[in-house]
Amino acid sequence: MGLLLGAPIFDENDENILSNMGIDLMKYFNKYIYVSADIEYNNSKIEATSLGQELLNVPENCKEISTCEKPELSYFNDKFFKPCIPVKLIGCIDHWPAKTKWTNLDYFIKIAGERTIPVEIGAHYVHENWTQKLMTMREFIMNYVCKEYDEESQRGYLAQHTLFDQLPQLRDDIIIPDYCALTDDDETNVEPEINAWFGPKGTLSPLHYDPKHNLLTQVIGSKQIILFSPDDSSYLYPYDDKLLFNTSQVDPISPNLKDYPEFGKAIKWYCVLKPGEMLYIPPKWWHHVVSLEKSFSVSFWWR
Ligand SMILES: O=C(O)CCC(=O)C(=O)O
Repeated sequence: MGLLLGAPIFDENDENILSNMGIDLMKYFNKYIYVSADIEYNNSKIEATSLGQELLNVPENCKEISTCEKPELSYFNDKFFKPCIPVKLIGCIDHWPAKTKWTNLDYFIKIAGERTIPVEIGAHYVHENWTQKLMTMREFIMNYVCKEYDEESQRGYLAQHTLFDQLPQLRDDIIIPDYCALTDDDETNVEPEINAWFGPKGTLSPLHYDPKHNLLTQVIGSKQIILFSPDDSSYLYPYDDKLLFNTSQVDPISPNLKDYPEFGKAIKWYCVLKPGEMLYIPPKWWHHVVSLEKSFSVSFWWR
């Protein structure tokens, strides 16, 4: 459980013994088990970049999110963070090792193929067939990320998982953006919560909002994102449910206006996030996210 959840257990030299054990086990697997069992997954060429990207239907009457190249901290603070306006930031992760290392999925199999991860299975988290399964990283990549799907209900998605606590080697491939140092007036800054979102083409996060600031960062592949301001919440029909109060019942790609007539009044914001780009999503801004190809995103949530 410690290996799965990434619980740090330190020895007297301040070494994280659980992570080191995970790293040693992977070395052992790579060196002995798979060589003798003749499973050649380490040599398979599974490219993660840009396979058949095609845009979904762009909803009508959308406003496009503006783009800003590597803004100064103070500019980002004044123009976007303080007034809570979403913006696409480009050129901010060119120095991340992940930008090159993660383009080949063999990399994940090599360093974490036998590690257990939680995978969401199903069209999306409010779909009736949705479930979660534990499986190894290798099984996930081979059977879910690299699969061509004909039925949307079987998609596998490593979603909202603190993978970087579990696998410190991957944590070294990313760098916390400076923008995460900005705080609302009454909050003290703490380290952001970092989540991994890894999956095939067609993963879908239904329209929902989160309470924190978010920099959703696209490392591999691209995603289509539709946003709505918190000012339009009354047109979005959230579920009347303790767990799903922050999720809308409306599908913004093809809304059912008979059941949700007020939805037509909400102003849609739209962007496609490509590799290397990040989207600032202010607290309580609604977002609906679809991957347009194999995709790996990292989100930074902070107050
Ligand atoms: O990328 C996704 O599928 C959803 C991301 C998201 O909802 C978030 O970062 O808060």
